[in-house]
Amino acid sequence: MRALGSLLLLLITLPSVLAVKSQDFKTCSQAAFCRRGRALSARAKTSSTWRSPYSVDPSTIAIAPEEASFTAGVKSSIYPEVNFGLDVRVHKDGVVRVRMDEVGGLRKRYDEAASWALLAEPEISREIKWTAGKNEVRAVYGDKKEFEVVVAFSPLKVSLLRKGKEQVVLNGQGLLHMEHFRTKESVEKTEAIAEEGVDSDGSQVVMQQVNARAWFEGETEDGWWEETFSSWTDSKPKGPESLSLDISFPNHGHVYGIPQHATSLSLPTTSGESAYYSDPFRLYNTDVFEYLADSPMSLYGSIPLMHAHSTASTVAVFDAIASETWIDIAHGSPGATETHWISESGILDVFLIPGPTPADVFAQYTRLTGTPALPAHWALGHHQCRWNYISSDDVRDVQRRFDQADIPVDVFWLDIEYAEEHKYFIWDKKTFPDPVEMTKDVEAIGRKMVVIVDPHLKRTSNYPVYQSASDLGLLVKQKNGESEYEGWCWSGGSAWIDFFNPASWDWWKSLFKTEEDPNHWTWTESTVNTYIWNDMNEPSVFNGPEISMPRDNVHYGGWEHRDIHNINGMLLPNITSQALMARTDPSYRPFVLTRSFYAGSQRFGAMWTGDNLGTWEHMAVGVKMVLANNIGGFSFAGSDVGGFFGNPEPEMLVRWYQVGAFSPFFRAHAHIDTKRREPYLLDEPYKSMLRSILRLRYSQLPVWYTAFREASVTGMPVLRPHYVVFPKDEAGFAVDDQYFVGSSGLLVKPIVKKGVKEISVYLPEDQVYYDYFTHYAYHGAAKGKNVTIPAELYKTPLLISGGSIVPTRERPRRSSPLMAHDPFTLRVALDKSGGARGELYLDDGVTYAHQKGQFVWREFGAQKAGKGVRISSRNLASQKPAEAVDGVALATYDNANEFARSIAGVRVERVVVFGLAAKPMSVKVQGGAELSFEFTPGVAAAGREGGASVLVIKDPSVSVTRDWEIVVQV
Ligand code: NBV
Repeated sequence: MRALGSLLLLLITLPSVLAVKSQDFKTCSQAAFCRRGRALSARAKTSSTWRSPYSVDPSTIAIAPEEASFTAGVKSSIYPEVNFGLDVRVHKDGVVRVRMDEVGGLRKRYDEAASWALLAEPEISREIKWTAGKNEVRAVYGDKKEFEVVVAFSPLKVSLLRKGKEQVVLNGQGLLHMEHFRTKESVEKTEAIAEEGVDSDGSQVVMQQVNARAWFEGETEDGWWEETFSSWTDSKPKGPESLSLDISFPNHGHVYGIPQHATSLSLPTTSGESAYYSDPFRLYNTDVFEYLADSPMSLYGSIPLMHAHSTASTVAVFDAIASETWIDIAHGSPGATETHWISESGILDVFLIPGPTPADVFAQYTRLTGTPALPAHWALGHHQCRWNYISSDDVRDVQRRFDQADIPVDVFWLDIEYAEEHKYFIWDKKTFPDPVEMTKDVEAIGRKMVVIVDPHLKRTSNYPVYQSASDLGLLVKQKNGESEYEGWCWSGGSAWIDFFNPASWDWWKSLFKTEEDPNHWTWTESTVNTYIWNDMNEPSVFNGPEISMPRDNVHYGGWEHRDIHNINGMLLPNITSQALMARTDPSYRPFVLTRSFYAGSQRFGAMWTGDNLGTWEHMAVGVKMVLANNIGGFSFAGSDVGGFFGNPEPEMLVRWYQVGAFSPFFRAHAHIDTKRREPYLLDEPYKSMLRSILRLRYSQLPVWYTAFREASVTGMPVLRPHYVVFPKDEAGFAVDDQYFVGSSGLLVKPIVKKGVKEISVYLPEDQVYYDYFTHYAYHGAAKGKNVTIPAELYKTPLLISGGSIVPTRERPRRSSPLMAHDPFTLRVALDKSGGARGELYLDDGVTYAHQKGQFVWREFGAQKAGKGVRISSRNLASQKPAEAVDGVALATYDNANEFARSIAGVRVERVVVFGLAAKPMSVKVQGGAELSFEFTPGVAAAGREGGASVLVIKDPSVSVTRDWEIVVQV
């Protein structure tokens, strides 16, 4: 109770926490550099003679044949005395990296964003030949020499072309502007000379310069040296240093990505005549209280990756910048998209990702920033969270009630109230007297605990974590660069660890050790099954500007907070996941949930969409946000099931669990003021509905795990919107309320509205789609077609596309580790021509033994044989001897590896075939006896809508690890 008491006290002393509304966050017109960027664009648009002042100085061109990079000096005619350096290089996979920085300036711009985002320094192609002409430099590359990168000199313009068509163009609109470093005094002097018209040497030049500046930068020094928002003043010691860049996609009508925003997947316009939003999309990690469900406002995380798509190709840009960034989007002409990126600081470091298919773009982007880590298998189960389970007995009681109700759950979570005075790691012993015993009770059937650890440290000497961080000088500093910064958060006056300081890494990792260490404090009151939730890492600071840190705070290396803000949040889960891995030898796969994120965060764990509201609008936009995160390379994503704020009515809760069951990360969570709503508390029929949704999720864990495995190897997202799966089907480009799960062929359309009984689903191809539950067959059309399917409350609209084989495990269990030896069911959904295929990936689910070849990877196939079908299983690894997965050459893969042997007894217990032409005469395992089966005739094989025929083959007793063939003779 005392913890709750102190919470209330905190809320009373911090009224702003509850009063935060969108007006507490800047619009573009309240951020000086954004205003300047937009004003530049407005001047460009109203001037018929606008021309970018930036140009390459041809005398400085250097082409390094060995390195295949091209460098040159760049000048701006507005500031001829300032020098910029341009560097363009082509990576081995065709990605083009363009960097530009001020050279020899008064200061250095922040240039380390890429080093945090990138997995490794990309390999540069050594085969590229740059050819220099009078007005440009160009390089042609690609297997068929279909790509071309052209750097035009005057004005500077960088274009990526494919088959002669422009894919991405930088500075085509002439909005490039890197504000060089200057001092207030020097600017004042220049202006005084100009104003006074002093006729001394050079005064005319100065006049011209001032006029030119007015033409290009505007007449006022808008917010150059200081800026005030609400009651905060940003001191801006470095003066103006923003970066403006236009990026156009002249042949692409849809753009996607740049999470995190609560908006549609195909991004709406923000500029131009009929712009949907009046403000640009903002990327500035913030803790927005009760965020809007349809807005370009920034949220907790930022991934500056944008896809551009047309029927001809998919391309992308990744802008490795860590400072606040605003992005305007317009469609100047149909089928073209112009974007304008305005950042507060940092160098220009943009990656042009050539595609041309969505799969190529995902491979190219994740080669840069990493694929999503393969999660522990249990992490794909159902997570039960609440702010807060208030005591260890409460946790035990919740677990008991789940078990009594026979509802599966894998993970119980503890929010901030477990911690004494919100000193994370330190249990409040009045309510949690026995944390290790409690965790062991939860571990009994393989379940896990996740405990919150926020980045703010209570500034008190009786908190060993704070004290040692302070002693070691690991905390973020105030603008003077010396004193510890103090802000307010849950723990009252708090300090923040500066993870940019490398000395903090080992220190942080050491805290998570479960054994005692004579040299420092360790978390002995945790076990190796305690996993971590990182919240508030934007960072959220209750009494800071925009609920975050002052931008003039100072981090390691002297960088201001403004320079690194958007990557700041990613460092905590990065180091925490390493800490969890370091707890044991060999390591277990870590699990860390983060609220704040950046490009590359997918390597460290899962994210969720923060404090959503318990409304249908939030449920609906949550689906789109999770899809956008999947586009951004960060597949392991989900929204709070039930909605964080509010008390959802049973119908809404049921629909929300259905959304959760089809999200990569599936966690129920609720605010401290909400009524308890654990599934076992619901009345019938809702309780049974939740149980069956959860069982459905558990039965499909093989599908999710296989999809995650694919994502971890290829970068293909776990959730796939239509444009990714059917890139040539224009009618699907804006569809964002239904999606495919991995390569499984499952197409889901979660219901996100009240009172729905049926729903229209878009079928993108001339193919049969079967209702997962009723086997009813629907037929799409070559140009796409909408069909209406039943969607009563107990039912999630879920289809299997013809041509897919879906492996499931259908024994109801209380937690996923209990399923490790359960048999499989295969749903074989025959396509129009009677064939199908599917994949299944299995490993021990917790260690890294799979990286040493300890896994099972099967391909299931169905081939038409006369009127019947042959259904087979084969080892997929041996089909791909040339490939290497996680460093293991598949050629050396041993199908009889130890893991495979450990599950050799796991069998396929049922095969269900949809759409067979007629009743079989015989069903046999090749070389074996007749199998028993049931057949229900249907209409699908005749290509008509209606109940499909269903053949259920009972217990073929074939092992999931072996090759086999089932012959169905008709
Ligand atoms: O730790 C308390 C909450 C947490 O439950 C929620 O999931 C986070 O997004 N946290 C935010 C802090 C306060 C929210 C009002």
